[in-house]
Amino acid sequence: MDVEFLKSAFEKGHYPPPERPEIAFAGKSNVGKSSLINVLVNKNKLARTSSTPGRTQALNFFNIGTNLCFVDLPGYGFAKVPLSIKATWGKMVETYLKSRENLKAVIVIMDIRRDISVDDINLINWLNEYKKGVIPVLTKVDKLNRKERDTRTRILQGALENMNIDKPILFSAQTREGKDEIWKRIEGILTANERE
Ligand SMILES: Nc1nc2c(ncn2[C@@H]2O[C@H](COP(=O)(O)OP(=O)(O)OP(=O)(O)O)[C@@H](O)[C@H]2O)c(=O)[nH]1
Ligand SMILES: [Mg+2]
Repeated sequence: MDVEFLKSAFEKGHYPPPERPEIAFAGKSNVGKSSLINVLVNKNKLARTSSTPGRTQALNFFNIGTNLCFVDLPGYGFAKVPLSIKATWGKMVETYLKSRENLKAVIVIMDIRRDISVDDINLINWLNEYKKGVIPVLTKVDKLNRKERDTRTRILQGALENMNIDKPILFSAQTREGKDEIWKRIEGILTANERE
């Protein structure tokens, strides 16, 4: 599968033409959005990653194969970003999520070690309202032992239970666990979309 970085955009006028079904990746700053994209496409350095939160600042568009586009979104909840930039960020991401007609689903990525944040909940509710598919992912599972992982999964599944979304997929960018399952969900959404 060929993958290529297409472009970065800060505003609507700069998005690529909405020719392909699109899947976006959202979540708290530094949660591992860019790393997850790289694992899905088997390319270490397609999406830029960093241990410093706030690495991804624009909307980054990638062509995946011949009929799919991925969008790496900047993360939310990065405390060090000034309020004025937070406002711009919110507007930029909200405009994208609201207006992008070819956006089929958003992979909402959460750290298995952290509690679900208000930002996560707002995003999921909002995606539901706009009838966009939600694929919830709990990432960095390699950082926990089996027992901790089971406990955290139970707690987070409980917290997400009433949100009207599918069960979260457990993922690790380090071990690549969960990769096939995420692809399966993406393909399910694309197939349903073709039948429409
Ligand atoms: N152990 C472990 N580390 C991870 C995993 N996923 C991401 N990381 C690390 O977490 C840090 C942030 O990863 P990124 O992929 O850059 O995160 P991001 O969500 O794109 O960050 P921003 O673009 O800054 O919002 C990097 O140091 C990654 O190596 C994972 O599954 N396991
Ligand atoms: Mg990133």
